[in-house]
Amino acid sequence: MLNDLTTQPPDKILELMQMFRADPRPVKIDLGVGVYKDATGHTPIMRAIKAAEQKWWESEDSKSYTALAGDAGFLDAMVALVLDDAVAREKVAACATPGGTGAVRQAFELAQMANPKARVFTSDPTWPNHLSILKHIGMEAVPYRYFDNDSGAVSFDGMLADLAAVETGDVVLLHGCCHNPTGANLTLPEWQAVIELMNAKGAIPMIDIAYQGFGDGLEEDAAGTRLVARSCPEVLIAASCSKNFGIYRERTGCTMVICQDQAQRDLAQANLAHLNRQTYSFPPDHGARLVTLVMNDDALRADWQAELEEVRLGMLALREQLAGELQRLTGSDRFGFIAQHRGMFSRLGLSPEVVKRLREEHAIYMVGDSRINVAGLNSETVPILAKAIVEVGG
Ligand code: PLP
Ligand code: TYF
Repeated sequence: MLNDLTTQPPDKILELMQMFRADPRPVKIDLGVGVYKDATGHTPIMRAIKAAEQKWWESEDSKSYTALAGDAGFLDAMVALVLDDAVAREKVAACATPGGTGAVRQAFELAQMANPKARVFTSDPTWPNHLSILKHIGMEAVPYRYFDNDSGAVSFDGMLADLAAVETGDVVLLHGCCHNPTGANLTLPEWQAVIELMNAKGAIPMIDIAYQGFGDGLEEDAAGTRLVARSCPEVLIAASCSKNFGIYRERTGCTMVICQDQAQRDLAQANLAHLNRQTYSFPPDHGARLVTLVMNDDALRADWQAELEEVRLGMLALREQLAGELQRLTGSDRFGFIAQHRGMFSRLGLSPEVVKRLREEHAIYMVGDSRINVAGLNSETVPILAKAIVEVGG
């Protein structure tokens, strides 16, 4: 039987992570996988998470099962964090999932259960796992233009033109903020135009929000998602706590479904619980519990927000420095978009050949499409990267 298995394509980002680890050169720069790193290259546990962990260790008195949809307190905290008061809580169905990936998977599957013919319109480019999950579950992905490689900006006219092909019941997948892999984001008027198009066509928005707090701020980064929540009758949302709470390996995420009324919410809620049951029964709880403790304790929450803000501003400063350095070395504004982009990532628009040379000749690792993780830099490596890009003729 097992001989009938076929080989599967590797995850290119994780493959790059292995290559970096195996590189014996003493000086090397990892701009690959999307994990936050401080100036020393360390991925820290956030102060508030450590404190919540201690508190939870002292107070936890059972490890019995939670509920199929996860802990209700966590779901309330996530709905509040992502949606604030954009919609009434009674209209939101939600379930805890293993990471944002689990949330994406459950949201896709819910759409497929509701409409087996639903296609999912995905930005070109998008996070590769969106496409591989859709393929795995047999949903058709339809790419829409999103990024202009030359200017580093959103190709908004192209996006709207391609989205005009959506039909009633299709899903339009949007990144809530900090677009992965490009770093280029929609303005609020652009969100509004996409909303009008989706509503006119009867398409269902799905928002993947994995970097809330990494772009312009916690509230600012949720503004597009909240506008959609207020404006569209049915919305799917996949949220991740991996990055903004720094709890990657705890696998903490949440699928939310905005419904038209309470009866529809109950139906969606039962289907989310059903989906969790078919996939893994109960979702992981430890990370979810830490998030809930942080969100519900004024002091821990304030400290978490302060640390998240330090992280965000640190990445912004690196963006400014890199854009400035490249401007100085090239005498042009060609790379000015790096300072305009938001979040961990920027797609630099370099050719695969240049990306390969940077890796082989300079031990600088970035994803093959020239996506860099800005947090992989520090103030000393920014000039090294800029010089290397110019040297290899990027
Ligand atoms: N969605 C996007 C766009 C991502 O970049 C990520 C990766 O970090 C995720 C979802 C889910 O991440 P995780 O499953 O680690 O929470
Ligand atoms: O895009 C990234 O780098 C992050 C982390 O299979 C990641 O989203 C990468 C690959 C993967 C899961 C997470």
